[in-house]
Amino acid sequence: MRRSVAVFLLTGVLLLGGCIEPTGLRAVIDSTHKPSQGVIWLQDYPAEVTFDASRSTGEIISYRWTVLDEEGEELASSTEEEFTYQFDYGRYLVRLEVTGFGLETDEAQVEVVANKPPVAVISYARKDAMAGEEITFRADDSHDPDGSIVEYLWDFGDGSRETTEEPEVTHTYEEEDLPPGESRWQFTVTLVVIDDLGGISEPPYRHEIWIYGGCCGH
Ligand SMILES: [Ca+2]
Repeated sequence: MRRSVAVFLLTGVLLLGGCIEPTGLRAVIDSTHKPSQGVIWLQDYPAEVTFDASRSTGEIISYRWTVLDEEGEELASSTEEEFTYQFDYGRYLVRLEVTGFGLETDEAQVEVVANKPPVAVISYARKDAMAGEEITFRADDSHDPDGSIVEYLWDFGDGSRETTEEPEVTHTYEEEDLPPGESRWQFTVTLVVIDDLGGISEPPYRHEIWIYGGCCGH
């Protein structure tokens, strides 16, 4: 007790003096695979990832790692500072709980997604069309090696975008989409597909289409 008071007083003095930052209990996860916006993406799996809690701060008396599947079911756990787990296809949550000297706790987590990205292909599209004409684009040859495609994101290059669940979309370029003074113009249509684990096709598939003005007066 006396020690806690002493630490408290000393910390208070140092903090007031602006000498040190507060060093509260904080769980910190480092890993052999770097996360991007809180998610570790594994395109090649099964893959082993090692997690390390050594940069956690505070007076830590215990660590607890857990790996949860998408349904929240616990798949593995460990009480070591470092923890390795082999991931197969799927979406997981890795949690670290650290417990401090006064039995207070802090938590950190990182999502792991083992998933091959889908591939976008515009398999049917016109090379040219008239302004005002309804044009069909198809993306049936798009595929996902280990799951299924759930969304098709179309960008028609004229400022309009559409998201479909089916691999087909129609679009009409209007006369006014053509730059002033031009009787024809080339637009780039791009397609990105998203799979059932949130994987994104990279790079987007591109298709060029010429649009011809109706006639005269444009
Ligand atoms: Ca996939």
